Amino acid sequence: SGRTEGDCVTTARAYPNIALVKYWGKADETLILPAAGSLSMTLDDYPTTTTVTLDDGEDEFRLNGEEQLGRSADRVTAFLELVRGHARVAGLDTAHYSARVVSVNEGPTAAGMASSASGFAALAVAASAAYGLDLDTKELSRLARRGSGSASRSLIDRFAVWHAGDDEDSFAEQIDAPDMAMISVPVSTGKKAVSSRNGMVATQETSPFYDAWVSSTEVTLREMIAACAAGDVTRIGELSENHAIRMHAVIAASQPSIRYLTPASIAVFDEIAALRAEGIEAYATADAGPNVFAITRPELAETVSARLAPLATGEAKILGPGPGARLIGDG
Ligand code: 2P0
Repeated sequence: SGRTEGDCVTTARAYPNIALVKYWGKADETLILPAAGSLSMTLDDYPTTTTVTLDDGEDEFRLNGEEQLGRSADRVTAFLELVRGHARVAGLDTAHYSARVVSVNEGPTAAGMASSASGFAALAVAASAAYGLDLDTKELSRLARRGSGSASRSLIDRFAVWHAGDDEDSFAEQIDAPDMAMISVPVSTGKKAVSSRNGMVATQETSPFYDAWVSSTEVTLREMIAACAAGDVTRIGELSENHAIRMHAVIAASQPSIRYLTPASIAVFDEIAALRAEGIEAYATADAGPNVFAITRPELAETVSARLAPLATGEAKILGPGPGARLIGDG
């Protein structure tokens, strides 16, 4: 092929994000367009680091040292096909090459720690660079969206709004928000029973509250954007906790019911409410899994963390706003 060792090897790093206004439901399954906008904080820990090397032959995907086969490999290949399509349109000869993708995930995978967000954000940045595409942050966010909706937000530093819309205008961009801390409270390391992708479809098709969820999310997003602009941590926290509970409610109303929170998760929500009752301001959120995140002011993070640590089965970590996905070195 005439390629030399070290050609087209790129490495990117991306961090998970935790939504304060949640994404749950699609307007378009293929393009991964959300039914409503969402808003998140990018974390400063649990990164995914991904190296893409162009090669001849079949695409390969290794995650945490293990060759992946089946659905997760198929999702990576489908994503690489999108990138190669861009390369073909741009007239780049790289479009003929396959890719070896090697990812290391420092957070627990598929347990509600947003590993698909950091994973596809890192892959979007690494693969587009490896194939020779020169995409700006908006284009990278649109591309990452096609891998996993929430990945669109992990392109963005600190706080992101992901816009609902059509293919052209559904991307994430930065929003100003006051400094906040999150505390991860892991209560389970198991793989979740229902993936986000399948859970969303079930909710859309069978939950009688789905339309109300979408319309109320639009209202909450406007309120959250205003609270962020005002630097109002109390309002941000109240809106976040309430929106998370609404998401778990619309999901639970699916038929058959889907429940991501366990009794251990609820105990963490209760302890966070008890902290608030004592005047220590903290709020709870949880994604499509049992692990809970506390949202608080940076100066309260140590206190809140110390109180929640006994309820955690792993390390309760204090997390701040982190960087958007980017290339690191040149491989
Ligand atoms: C969120 N979650 O806003 C919500 C809250 C989980 C609960 O985005 O189908 O893995 O790949 O677009 O991005 C998880 O959904 O789903 C998610 P796909 P994704 O963070």
